[in-house]
Amino acid sequence: MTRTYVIDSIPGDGIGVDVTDVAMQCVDALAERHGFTVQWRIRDWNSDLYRKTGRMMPVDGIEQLSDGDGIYLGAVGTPDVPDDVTLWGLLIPIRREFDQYINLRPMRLLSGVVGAMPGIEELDIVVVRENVEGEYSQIGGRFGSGTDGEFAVQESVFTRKGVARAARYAADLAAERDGRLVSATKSNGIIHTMPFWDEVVAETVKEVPGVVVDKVLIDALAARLVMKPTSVRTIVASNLFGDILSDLVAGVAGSIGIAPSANLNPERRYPSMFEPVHGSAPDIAGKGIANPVGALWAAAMMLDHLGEKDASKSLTSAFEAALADGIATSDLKGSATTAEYAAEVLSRLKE
Ligand code: GGG
Repeated sequence: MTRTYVIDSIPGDGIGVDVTDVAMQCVDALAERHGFTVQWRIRDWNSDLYRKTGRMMPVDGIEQLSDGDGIYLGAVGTPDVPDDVTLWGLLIPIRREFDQYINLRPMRLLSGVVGAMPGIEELDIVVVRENVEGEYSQIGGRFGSGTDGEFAVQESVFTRKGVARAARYAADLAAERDGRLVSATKSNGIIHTMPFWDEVVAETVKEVPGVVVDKVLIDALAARLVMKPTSVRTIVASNLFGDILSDLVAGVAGSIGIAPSANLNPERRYPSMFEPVHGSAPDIAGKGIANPVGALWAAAMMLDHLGEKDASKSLTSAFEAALADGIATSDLKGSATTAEYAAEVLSRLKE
């Protein structure tokens, strides 16, 4: 019997539409070659819908996604809609409602990539970002509007369960890698949540034989990742810190355009979501020059998650081979358009 997967595709805004199109074409080509079927359910949930209805997704959007095998997202954000609306109206509810508490963001130095930090010969880092709590919180507000004493308060919420499960996932991953886990912290300045983070991470990692955790202040870690990226392999970080560090690591490796991410519900009780790390890039939207590598890498992670390991490897090999042959978009100092790069990847899938 043919293996069939129902995938909800949410292209979103800006370059999200261009890169999702490329990823879907490649997944379809792989499906044919590897004997499975993908039924895409295209969801036009984006800033246009918000302009028309005041919502980024329908009221029953989460319910509509709940019986699928996975979610594939492009990017969200557009200049005339506040960024917190696009994020809290679509991306964050999906992560939270489906308890996608791990945001896995791997990065490697891809051969052929021009634009990585000079002098770097090796880089292989996975950021495990806690994905459903922490600094991303709706608790707080603005007070004293119109007075000299106006102020804003933003609360962070870290739960023992939330920190422990992220730390456990990261420690298990570190055990498969080099046994060293770096925990990003700021417990010298952030005096309630970060010492709690440090304590729970340390206690959790103790339960995983062969793994040693090193807590590093986020500012020092940022410098280390730029100056000596080979010294770090696996990082566990809070929601905000993980978001920032993974962009930094992608920049060190050449471009944020190559960075993938998987929003995982590791227990598989709910669908997981796969997306490139980059945003909608309104400055280049519609120009046909967006880099689809991050989207393709995210699609490869989705195929791996679905159990289509060979198709996943084939996709990774194809986009890496195209880069190694010098075909790249302008963010990587190449001259290929999105469509030209996509055609090169597709031709390598069929080789
Ligand atoms: N690729 C999805 C996207 O649009 N990401 C932009 C963004 O700002 N994401 C914030 C986050 O991952 O928390």
